[in-house]
Amino acid sequence: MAVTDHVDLNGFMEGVKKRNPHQPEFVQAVQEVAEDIFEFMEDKEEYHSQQILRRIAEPDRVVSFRVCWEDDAGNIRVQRGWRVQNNNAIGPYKGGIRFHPSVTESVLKFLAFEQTFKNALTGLPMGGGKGGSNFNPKGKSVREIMRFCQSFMTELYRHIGADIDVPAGDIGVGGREIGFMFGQYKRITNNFTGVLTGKGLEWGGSLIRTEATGYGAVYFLENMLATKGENLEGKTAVISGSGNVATHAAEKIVQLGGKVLTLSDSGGFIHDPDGIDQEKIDWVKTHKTHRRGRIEEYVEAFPKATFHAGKTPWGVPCDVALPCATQNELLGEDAKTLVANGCRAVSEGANMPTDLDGVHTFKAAKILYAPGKASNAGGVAVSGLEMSQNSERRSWKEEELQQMLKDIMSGIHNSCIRYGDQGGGYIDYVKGANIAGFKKVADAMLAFGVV
Ligand code: NDP
Ligand code: 2IT
Repeated sequence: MAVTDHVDLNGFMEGVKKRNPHQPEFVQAVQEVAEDIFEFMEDKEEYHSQQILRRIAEPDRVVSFRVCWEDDAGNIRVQRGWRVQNNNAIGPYKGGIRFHPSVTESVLKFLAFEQTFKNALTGLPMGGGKGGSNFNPKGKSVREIMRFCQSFMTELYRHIGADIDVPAGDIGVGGREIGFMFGQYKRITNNFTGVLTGKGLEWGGSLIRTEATGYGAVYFLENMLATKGENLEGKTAVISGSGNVATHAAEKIVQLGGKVLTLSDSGGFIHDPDGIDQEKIDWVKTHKTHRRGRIEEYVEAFPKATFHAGKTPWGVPCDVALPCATQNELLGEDAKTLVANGCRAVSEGANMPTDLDGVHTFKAAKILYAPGKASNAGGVAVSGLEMSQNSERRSWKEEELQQMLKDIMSGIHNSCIRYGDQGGGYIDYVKGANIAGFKKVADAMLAFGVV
């Protein structure tokens, strides 16, 4: 047997930090996974000798490119675009595109790394990738957004393909932007193919893709509560964000008998003690998505609510919490507050919304805590089903898709139990998700040899 010098967790992380200077989000995501994987690998010589984690934490490639576009006033604007293709051991690269001024190479590398494990957990054949730009869609006209999307795709098209890399939406990229990008892809390549997911229903999209991430996060929450003999009936929920994931998570909580107390955006959060019912959720969807408004205007429409400028909602006492806005929006102190206020379950709709301190706090308190790579996988899962429908050139029925989404979320929950059950009624979902996702990708990589 080959004798290998193993580095320990600290040594491994030192190397990751050295190789990725000024990339704190990427280092954070790797650390969260490595903490669990090092323990799991302890007696698995092959994973060590084949340097599997080191290889997964080095993207297959990072493509960076210039995106030029002309604004309505005739000014030439220059943005940076990226596609990070992290790992395609189990299927074509797959993952969303984010347009937000906070986008950096570090943010997209963390997202592509997380996506690799998440996609493996769905059980569908998808590798991990992510892309985006520091373009800020806020305050831009529809024609400016169209020109930007076209310019972005004019470079991206050469790196993607239905069997190569299949992007979708994320922050700042919804159905409209996917439409503009798909239109440009088709125009350049003359190829009508399932190269993007989240498409419109008339041109190859799948039913329930829009709702899938938020609904899936709530199905996962229900699965977790069921392990304690509980459900959402009568429970209070605190949700952050007011975009695609947040509004659909809120909708499913209301459908299952829960009461949603908060929503937020980058300006602050609104607290509605009467509960945010379906009518109010519809108002938020129209106001935020179609009119691109601010959440603070909610209190004008529903005067019993209050707006808290520049704050996150974690101080509002609740039974369950769903961070659905962005990374590092729930810090160690917030986690302590939630636990002290009696919060029993946290299901992440966003990617890495909880910082490492917060993760450690939830783990130490042994509450039901699902990391995004498990609980928000419903979106990419239905994207995978959209790819299957495109390959078949058919569209499946809504009931079939609803059932498949529920089954996939239960399957992920079972995988988390399999590798995360700590005994005494405590399931470490972070550990379970990390190990189950890692194992699938790692075993595929072993089969391929050193490539
Ligand atoms: P949207 O663009 O629809 O909504 C994003 C929401 O988050 C908005 O309310 C936005 O507020 C808020 N937000 C964004 N950035 C910040 C910030 N820096 N600080 C505070 N609030 C912020 O995006 P999605 O709902 O699609 O995505 C939300 C999260 O869910 C992301 O982490 C994404 O990666 C993750 N996710 C999305 C999936 C999908 O299918 N769409 C799938 C899985 C995960 P404002 O309007 O002020 O910008
Ligand atoms: O973070 C995510 O999983 C997404 N933004 C969805 C990715 C996808 O390909 O549907």
